[in-house]
Amino acid sequence: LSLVNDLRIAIESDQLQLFYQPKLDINAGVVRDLEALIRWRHPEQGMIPPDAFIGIAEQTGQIDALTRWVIREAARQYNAWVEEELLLSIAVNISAENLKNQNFTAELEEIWQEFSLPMDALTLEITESAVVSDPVSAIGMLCDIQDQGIKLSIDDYGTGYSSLAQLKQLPVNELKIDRSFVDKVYSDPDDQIIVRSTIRMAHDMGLSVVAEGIEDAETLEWLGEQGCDKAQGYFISRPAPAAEIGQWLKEKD
Ligand code: G
Ligand code: G
Ligand code: NA
Ligand code: MN
Repeated sequence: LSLVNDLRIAIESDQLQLFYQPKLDINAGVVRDLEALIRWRHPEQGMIPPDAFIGIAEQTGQIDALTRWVIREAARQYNAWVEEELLLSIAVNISAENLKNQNFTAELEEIWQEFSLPMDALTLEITESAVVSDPVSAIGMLCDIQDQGIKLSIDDYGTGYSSLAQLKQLPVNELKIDRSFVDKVYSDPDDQIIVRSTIRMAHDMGLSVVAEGIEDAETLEWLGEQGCDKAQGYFISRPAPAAEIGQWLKEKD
């Protein structure tokens, strides 16, 4: 219960932090995109992972404020990287609850443009389930977001309850194959079938494909052979604070 009040304070003070994880462009062998992942540096409990507080934020009406904080912080950091010529695009995770806020698109745009950043440098990652509860309204909102030039990505693809019919209607640019299909893909024939056909389907729909959870070279190589566009996972880099990731990007350059 005390986390609820603590979270209110955390959003207003400087206890939240974004870590960043690269998305490797497999063909080009370069990183142009990062995903921002929130962490909470709690004064007594130490580092709290998002799974332990995003749900609380959603249930206590704090998710809009939290997401605004995330977008603003990502914009500030992206702007700093642009000035260092580490030109990237940045992805942030949003919650299904954010799509219920009718002002969400306008707020997003306003925050992003405080820094005069191009809208297409921002990607929003949403899970399939974000769309299931009220598809008509959610799809309308996603269309508005895309009309602003913001990119949309389906996170944890394959684990939700959305239908292919729904996927077809979604105005998205990218599909991220959930890591549960990827982590054993090198040795599991069933996962190979799932991943291979998902890549093919996504490409046929004009979507870019990211595989999550790559932990070894064999998996990365196999995904490259299947035509997967991007890879994310500990083998490439763990999520890390901005300073560390900035350094890592410079060394890779
Ligand atoms: O970083 P980690 O793997 O612990 O993330 C766990 C989960 O928390 C993932 O599903 C991720 O999408 C989600 N998550 C991370 N950062 C954010 C955020 O800023 N907002 C929301 N809504 N979810 C996030
Ligand atoms: O739900 P979402 O895909 O946003 O979750 C991202 C989560 O996955 C983050 O918490 C991140 O720390 C974690 N993650 C990223 N790469 C790997 C990986 O290679 N292996 C495992 N086990 N987790 C990963
Ligand atoms: Na994500
Ligand atoms: Mn994911």
